[in-house]
Amino acid sequence: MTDVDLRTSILRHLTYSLGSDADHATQHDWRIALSLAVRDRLIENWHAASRATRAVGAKRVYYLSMEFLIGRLLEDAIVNLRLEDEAQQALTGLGLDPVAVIQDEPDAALGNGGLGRLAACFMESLSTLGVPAFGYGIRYEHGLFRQSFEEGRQIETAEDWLTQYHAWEFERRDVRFKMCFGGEVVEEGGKPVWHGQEAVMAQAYDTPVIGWRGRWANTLRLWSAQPLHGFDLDRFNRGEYAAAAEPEALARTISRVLYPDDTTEQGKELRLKQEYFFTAASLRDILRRFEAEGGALTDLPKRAAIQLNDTHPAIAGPELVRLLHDEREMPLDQAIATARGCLSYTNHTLMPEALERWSEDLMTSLLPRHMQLIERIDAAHAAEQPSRSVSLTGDGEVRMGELAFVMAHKVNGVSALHTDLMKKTVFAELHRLHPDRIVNETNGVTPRRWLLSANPRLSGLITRTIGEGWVDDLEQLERLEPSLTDPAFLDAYAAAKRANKADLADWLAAEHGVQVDPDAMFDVQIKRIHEYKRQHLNILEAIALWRDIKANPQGNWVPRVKIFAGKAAPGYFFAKEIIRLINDVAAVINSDPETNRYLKVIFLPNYNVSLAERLIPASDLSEQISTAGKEASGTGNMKFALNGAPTIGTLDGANVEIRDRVGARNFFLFGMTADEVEARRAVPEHAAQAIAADPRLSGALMEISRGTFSRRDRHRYRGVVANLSGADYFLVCSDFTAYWDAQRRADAAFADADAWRRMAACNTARSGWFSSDRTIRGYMADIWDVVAVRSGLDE
Ligand code: 26Q
Repeated sequence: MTDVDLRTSILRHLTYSLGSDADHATQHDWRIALSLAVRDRLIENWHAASRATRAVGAKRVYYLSMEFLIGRLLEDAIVNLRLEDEAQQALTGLGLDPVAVIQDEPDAALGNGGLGRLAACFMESLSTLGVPAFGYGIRYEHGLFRQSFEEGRQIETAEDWLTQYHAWEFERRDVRFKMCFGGEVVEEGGKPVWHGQEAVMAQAYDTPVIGWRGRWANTLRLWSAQPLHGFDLDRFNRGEYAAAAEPEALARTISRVLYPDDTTEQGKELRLKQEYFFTAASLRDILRRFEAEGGALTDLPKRAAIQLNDTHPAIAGPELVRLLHDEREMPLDQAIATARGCLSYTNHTLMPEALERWSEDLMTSLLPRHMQLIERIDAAHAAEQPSRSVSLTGDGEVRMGELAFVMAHKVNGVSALHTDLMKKTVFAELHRLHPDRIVNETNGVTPRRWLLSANPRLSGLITRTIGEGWVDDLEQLERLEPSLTDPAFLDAYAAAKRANKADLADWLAAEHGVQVDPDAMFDVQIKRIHEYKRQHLNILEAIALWRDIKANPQGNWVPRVKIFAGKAAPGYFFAKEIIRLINDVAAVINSDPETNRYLKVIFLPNYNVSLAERLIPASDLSEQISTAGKEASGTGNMKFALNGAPTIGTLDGANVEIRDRVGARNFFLFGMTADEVEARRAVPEHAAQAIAADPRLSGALMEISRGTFSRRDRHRYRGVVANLSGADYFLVCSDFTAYWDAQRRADAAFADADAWRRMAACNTARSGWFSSDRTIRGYMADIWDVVAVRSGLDE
């Protein structure tokens, strides 16, 4: 099917795959026909990649993640296969609007935020680099909920991406494993044998992940839970209609829905089942492949590098030991060593409440053999440490971070600061015992999606200036450096940004009915709503600014549009209050004729990957304002810098490294450092002190308290104000004055259009290091010990 031009292929698929015809086809039909036509062009290289891997007996990377936030796939495939022009022509020739067809695809939102999006960027980079790899996860029927607002409050509705035909996946009827839960462990022939009580089938679905130029493709293998036996005909025949369908519904529950919390929701049995289900199915698949290719089991670490994306798949340690020791008779010590040789673990958070712990009782009832093995692993590890100060269990709970650490040969943090803090805080004792185990791998983002495809105006300018080598060698952006003093280049750079902003302004008017001035500063904070990310610091600043403008409406104000987007976990009450407050503040400020030339506040609903792709290229200022020490890395921060939006931010996560690279003059730094944060918390009444010292802060809080943003419900935000002026754990008040000052420095810089565009362009030219290709090379060398089978750079 690849011997014909794209137009012919689209029409053939429309006719023969969809059974439709050009006269009756809907946008959906055309989009599927295009997807299938594009898909045909990558299958052969996908197969060639696995043949090449088998031919040389290459070591493979296995990336185990509960989340893959892949977003739309069609445009990614078109861009990576370099089919933009052909697709554009074919669609226009068929009387279709290419943008509308591309945007008809639903976002695959199989993740919450940063961790899931990182997994998606890593999969793309692994393919671009030609590294044999599988991503393993869950094929959720419902991804992250859809968000809308009712009177400013977040409303969640089910997301149902899979109700549409999914053109990118292949069901593998021959790849299915029976997974067990519960039951008991009994001695048989002197060995412990686990007899599970409940069983479900893990069914594999494969999606190809295509690298740059389509030279290599890997597989994202997602597991769907299905009943072992279909429908119970006996029960049905006895008239028990609902009961006959029950086992099926129960089994499918496991892959029904993504948990919408991006910190741990403690103790939910179904969550633990999901974790075991996909981890154990993946390990079964990995061992099956290894055994089919032949070799001694102790050589498994030479053929398989298994990366655990946070502790969610940490049961992989005991499960792999069980498969090797119980099921394949490898001595326990050797089984532990072999498993450790394969496994490595990425930590994404230091926050104590976010570290996964499972009750021993739940673990014993669901996974009785694993609980025994965890105790054996703990004992073996304790025997190595004279002080016996680290234990995998305690207070009736299993500590998944410690378990993952002990079962991994390498443990990594996701930014330099975060890795350093890991060594000093959560894993201090384990780090002392295993000083070579913790390494840093600063996150990155794929430049194909986040620059080339999301920002065609800027990527076109870059390619015209330095050629297109930057696309898979992002540090070549340095070659823009000489152009940073070239007025013609800076004009073109500013024109690209201006055009992106005008597009966004049009879209905001058309889709959300808000008018904004494309020449205003677009100040953007888009991420999950969390107290530590401090969206409330941002909205407090907006209130204070609004009050200042009202006090002096003739002042020389720099026009701003503050844009927010992000979802709150459905059970996170305070985060939902922040959303409502921002919406309420927006309603008041946007309708104030005295100020709305200068200040607008917009909270866009249903933030997802596609909305990020729309907003980031049109942003002027990137808000990265977490309490220092709390944001492990951030990856949005990198996307903004790359697209020429300077950061206003704290010294947290990868902000530190971004500032080091783009230069202190091109970054609006403010706030306490991680050390100062710890010290400040010890100051009694720190919030009250900060409020007393800054009339703008006290004024803004007073404005909230007096009900200005509360509609008819005067005390609506009493809780928010009490939190901020009381405990204020995230030090919003203590950082407010510094934040205000940094914002005014940003105003002054923006008012100087020449200086600003140089600053923006500097951010692009110096962000090349933040490519996920660089990150993956780091994992390859420091953790996985794998090499590319076919380098993405040759041809
Ligand atoms: C765990 C157990 C039960 C329910 C939910 C969870 C859960 C789910 C998702 C816990 C955490 C997450 C997601 C965490 C996350 O996205 N962390 C972010 O990871 C990024 C990639 O490394 C970093 O850039 C961010 O700083 C970090 O917050």
